[in-house]
Amino acid sequence: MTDPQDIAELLAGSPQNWGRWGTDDEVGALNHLDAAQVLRGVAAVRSGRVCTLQRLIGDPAGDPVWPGRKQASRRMHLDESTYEAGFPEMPGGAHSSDDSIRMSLQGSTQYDALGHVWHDGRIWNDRPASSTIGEMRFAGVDPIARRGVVGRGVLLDLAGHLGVEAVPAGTAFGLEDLLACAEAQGLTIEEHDVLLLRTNHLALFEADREGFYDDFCEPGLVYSPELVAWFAERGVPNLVTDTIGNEITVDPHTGFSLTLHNALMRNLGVVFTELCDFTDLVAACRELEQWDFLYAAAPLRVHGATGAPVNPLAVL
Ligand code: UVW
Repeated sequence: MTDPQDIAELLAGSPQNWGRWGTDDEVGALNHLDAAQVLRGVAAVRSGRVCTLQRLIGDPAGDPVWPGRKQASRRMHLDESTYEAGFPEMPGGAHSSDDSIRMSLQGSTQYDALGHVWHDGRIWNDRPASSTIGEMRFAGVDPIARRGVVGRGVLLDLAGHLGVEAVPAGTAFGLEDLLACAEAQGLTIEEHDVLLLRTNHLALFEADREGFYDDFCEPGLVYSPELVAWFAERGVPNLVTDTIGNEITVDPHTGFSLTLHNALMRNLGVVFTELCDFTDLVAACRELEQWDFLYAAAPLRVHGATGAPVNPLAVL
């Protein structure tokens, strides 16, 4: 790459799906997941084993969050101590508990809204970035939530392929790495597959919650025209990873951040799911020697939100 001036220059000529599903479309490449794709996902089920992919929200030991975002905090408003302090009982004497949670909607296992990241004043489908002011008035998370995401999922175990417990900070993956990993797993990535990438990088967060943020640079996919063209040609509807940002934090070639959020999410409408936990899924895939499955997820419906928590399921 020869010293591009900015992401706009880098993205010039990059494929774009704006208008492809109508000017009002807010779910982008999820449009590929029609009934036939659901049935293709169902056909991948062989044993009926179910794996959940969500991290625990509000883990007392700490949630991994992007620098600057706050940890989730949950608070009890009503418990037995409230009654001990004289809170009036319901007729008949039943007691109950109540609590609330404060969290970043980008802060745990979550779907990103298509309008979450933009460049040059335009978000997904060529809407103005001013649509994000105050609330997401276009391409928020709710259209994704209402629709749901169901299809054939495939897991690429990048950590396993590299022979490491956890992929180190700053490791860049290109198209050739994805294809080599798939080949080593005996997996054919098909058109419209939901693509799951496992780095297990957050094991390093579990090991050292403070040190993890030193020279913060998550590993992940790195922009290249070939990679973006492959996503476009394959019609990948949804990129699902176990990192906070779904792509390398800083592109080593350009020094830019969020390039793939722009090239894939903003331009192609590829929906991003971040911060998954693939512990159970990778164990099941290794044991069953099966890397494809039915993938099903629906983030919570939240009005005007940039993202929402989700507990995706893989059924093998
Ligand atoms: C940022 O918002 C920085 O990225 P993400 O999509 O990972 O939350």
